[in-house]
Amino acid sequence: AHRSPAVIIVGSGISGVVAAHRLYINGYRRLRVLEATGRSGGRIRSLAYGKGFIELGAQWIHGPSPNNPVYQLASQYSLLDPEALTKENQEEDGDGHLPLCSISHTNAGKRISQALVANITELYSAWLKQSQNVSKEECDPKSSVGGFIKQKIAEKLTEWDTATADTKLAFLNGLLNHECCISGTHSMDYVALCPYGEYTLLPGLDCTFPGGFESLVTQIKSALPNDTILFNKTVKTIHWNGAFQGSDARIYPVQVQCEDGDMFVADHVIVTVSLGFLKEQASGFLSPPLPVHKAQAIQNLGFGTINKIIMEFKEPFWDPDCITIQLVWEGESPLAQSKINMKQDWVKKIPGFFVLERPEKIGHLLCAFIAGQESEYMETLTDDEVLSSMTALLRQFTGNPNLPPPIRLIRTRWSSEPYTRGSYSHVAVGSSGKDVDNLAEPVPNYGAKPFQVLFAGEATHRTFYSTTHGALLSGRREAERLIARYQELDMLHNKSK
Ligand code: 6YU
Repeated sequence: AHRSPAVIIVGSGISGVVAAHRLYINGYRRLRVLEATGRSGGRIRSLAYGKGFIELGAQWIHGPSPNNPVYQLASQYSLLDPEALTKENQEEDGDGHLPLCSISHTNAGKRISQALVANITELYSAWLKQSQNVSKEECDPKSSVGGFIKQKIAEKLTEWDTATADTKLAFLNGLLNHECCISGTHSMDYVALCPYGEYTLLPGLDCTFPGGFESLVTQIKSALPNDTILFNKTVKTIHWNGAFQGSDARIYPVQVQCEDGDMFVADHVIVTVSLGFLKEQASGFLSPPLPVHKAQAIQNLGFGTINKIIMEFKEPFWDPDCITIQLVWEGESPLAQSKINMKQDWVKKIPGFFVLERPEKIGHLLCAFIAGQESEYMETLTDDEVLSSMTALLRQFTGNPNLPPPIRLIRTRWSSEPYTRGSYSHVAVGSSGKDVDNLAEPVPNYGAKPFQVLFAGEATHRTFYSTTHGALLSGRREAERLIARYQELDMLHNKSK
């Protein structure tokens, strides 16, 4: 009897699908996944494009090496290119940043010398490493990664000659804008310095899925019976610590109420919705509301926006050997507080472009990332407005006023997605890794009916937050928590017989 608890999983992103899979293969059969949208995958979202795919959400396996569960599964399911499976690739230490074999253009249409690029990139990487290694004892909890790096820049500035100082500052400004995209934040001044080193980088050269990142979710899901996931089923309120009668006349502690009026009773609910959604719902999503330390974790942790602007060009105008094109705005500096005119200046937040792989399948595509408030502003513009801004930007940077505009543009709007409300989490100034653990803690955590509501999702993983592998591990963790609990109950039950 202990083996048949009713478990509801809210959300069919990778953490939810993995939790369902883990429970299912352990014999749990009373499973339901309730998903608000019409698809699985959540922030993993691949779009068929030409003869291949483009990624609107997660793009790379960060650190594809044996200890990365996304990599493990993807190789097991044969979803990766053979190069991604080589030993050299798995051992490469990319420090979490893609190799910047890059060309850097300024807004005056000039190229920046490779020597300057190499020199500043090296300095910046060293500072970033230092920011990950500050000693916790000496660290002021109010300090930020942005503040730390800016202090290093200010110290170094005194050594630079006036002829190159401005270009170096402008280049560093672009690197910090790029860092905002990696951390999913408006500014690195929002990212807490003391816990920054807790985020763990895995070795391996970041790689992509030739059949789309979503192929991984499809594979995991395929082991589940077809009716396990209910789509277009938005959960409105989770009532817990109650006594709700099921159609089998049993009394359950939890009842899940959907927007469309449907009700489901359960012994346990695993909540995998994004931190952005939880922040927006504040207290309404759970009844009774969450204990203070959990509500505070939701409030304190950071959840920002990054978006992609993907453009197809008839002909590539870039060097085919380069993976990235960096944009450098002369006159911008991380040390200056410039007041921005959003309409005119939002594009200045774009640090550059990635040249998308497999052009023989998808055509000649560039992908820009943009973080923060400028990214959210971009979401309010029409496709035509974004296209004309991007065309003007590229003409300015290449110095070619006749550069043909992209033939197609696709951009994401992660902040406007009602069931995501941003991109991914970071440990913000004013919060710490303890908040991540608090968010992950089930309620109640003790007593006769523990673990009524459990929490998974990328933001609940202390060392791999913001990633697909963090999300995957969090789903497994919560499934395992229930499996261990029922094994214990079975043992007690058998002993007493
Ligand atoms: C990665 C990468 N990547 C780019 C962009 C984004 C993200 N990530 P989900 O939201 O997926 O699922 C929840 C479901 O719940 C969802 O389906 C909802 O519809 C549903 N739901 C919500 N409310 C509901 C309700 N009320 N009722 C019912 N259902 C409801 N990760 O590994 N590689 O390249 C990128 C990138 C644009 C938006 C990414 C990347 C993040 C992952 O996509 C994300 O973590 C997981 O997919 C989340 O899965 P989940 O199940 O938790 O939630 C040093 C240092 C520091 C920091 N970070 C460095 C790492 C950088 C991360 N890199 C990102 C880069 C890109 C390009």
